[in-house]
Amino acid sequence: MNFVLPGIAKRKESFLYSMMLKGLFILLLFADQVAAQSCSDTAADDRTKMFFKQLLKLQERYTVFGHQDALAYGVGWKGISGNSDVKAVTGDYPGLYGWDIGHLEMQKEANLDNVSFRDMKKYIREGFERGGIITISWHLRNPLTGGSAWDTAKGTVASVLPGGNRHEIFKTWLDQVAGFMHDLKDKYGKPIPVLFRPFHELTGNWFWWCKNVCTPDEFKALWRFTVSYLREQKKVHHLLYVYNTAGFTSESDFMASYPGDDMVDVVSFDQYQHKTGTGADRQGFIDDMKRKLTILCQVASRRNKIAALAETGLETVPDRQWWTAVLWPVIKDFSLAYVLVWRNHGYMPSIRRMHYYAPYPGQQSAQDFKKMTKYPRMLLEKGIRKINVYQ
Ligand code: BMA
Repeated sequence: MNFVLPGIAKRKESFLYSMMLKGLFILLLFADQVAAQSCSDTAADDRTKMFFKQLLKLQERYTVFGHQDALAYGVGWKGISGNSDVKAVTGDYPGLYGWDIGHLEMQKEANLDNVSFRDMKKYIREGFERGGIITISWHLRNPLTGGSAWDTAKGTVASVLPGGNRHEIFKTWLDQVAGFMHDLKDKYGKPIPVLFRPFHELTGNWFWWCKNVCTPDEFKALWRFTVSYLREQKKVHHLLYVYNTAGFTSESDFMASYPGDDMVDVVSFDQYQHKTGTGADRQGFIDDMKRKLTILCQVASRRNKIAALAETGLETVPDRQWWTAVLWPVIKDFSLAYVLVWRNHGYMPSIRRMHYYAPYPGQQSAQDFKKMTKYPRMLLEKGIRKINVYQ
């Protein structure tokens, strides 16, 4: 009889063992799910981790409207405290504020569009304290030639990577960025979470990090070095990273230079309407945007990332119904956390024309803009404050 028992015991044992394995497997799967729904920086501070989760949730129901340089100037004004063209039209501030730190790397006092960094920090704090979201881009100069961000000299990316002859200089640039980010603190001295969008529009052909002048591997190495340096050497842990392309033809085109889920929180692209007519011009833009947004949102949902239209617009908005008849139809069916329009510079002597993307009072699309911002899905600052994406 004895000889049967060990057999049964063994079977039982192996049954228990396989159940345990199964349990472990399910646990691991679950842990993986949980991990995937967290921000990419495992050492991010609690508020930044929460910010990521809230935006991930928010995009299912809302899209935040953003404006570049909103508080610094607008069409016909500059440096008026509390002013904003979006507010002048709608009565509310944009829910998202875009800023650019180009020229910070040169230790200049003001950025490439003449917004002083000291003012920028003040505006960022103001917007944040009201419940707004902050995103920062970086039109950094060419570290190899000394030219602008638009100097597409070949070999620039390779020169800043470890082993390249501009690597040490590039590190000092990142030190400047880290210093700026560390200065962004709320009234209690806690870091303000920021959506950081370096090396943007990588699928274009106009910046030194664009795909026509560096390989996908070089781009990934640039990204990975930058993020690791900011995290590990400079202890910057309040950033969400925004991967951003210009146009693309397919998912593989969009993802060709993707540096990895551990270094990206938001997937996004920039796309402007260039043809100003209505009719076929409108429809062409709408169809193209929908095709791209379908790809973007599939990527985001598969990877548990936030999706955004990081820059868009129609310069001077000559189409009176651009907001409700173009932008809205484009975005309304997608889970997009935010959409941002570029800066309201006003008249630009260098290009001999007006350069702005949000309406101002009296501008021909102002009423239509107001209408769009009242749609329940669209959030300006009061809406985002109610939700509180930081808690
Ligand atoms: C471009 C234009 C430029 C500006 C640059 C960086 O699209 O608005 O005038 O210098 O962005 O903000």
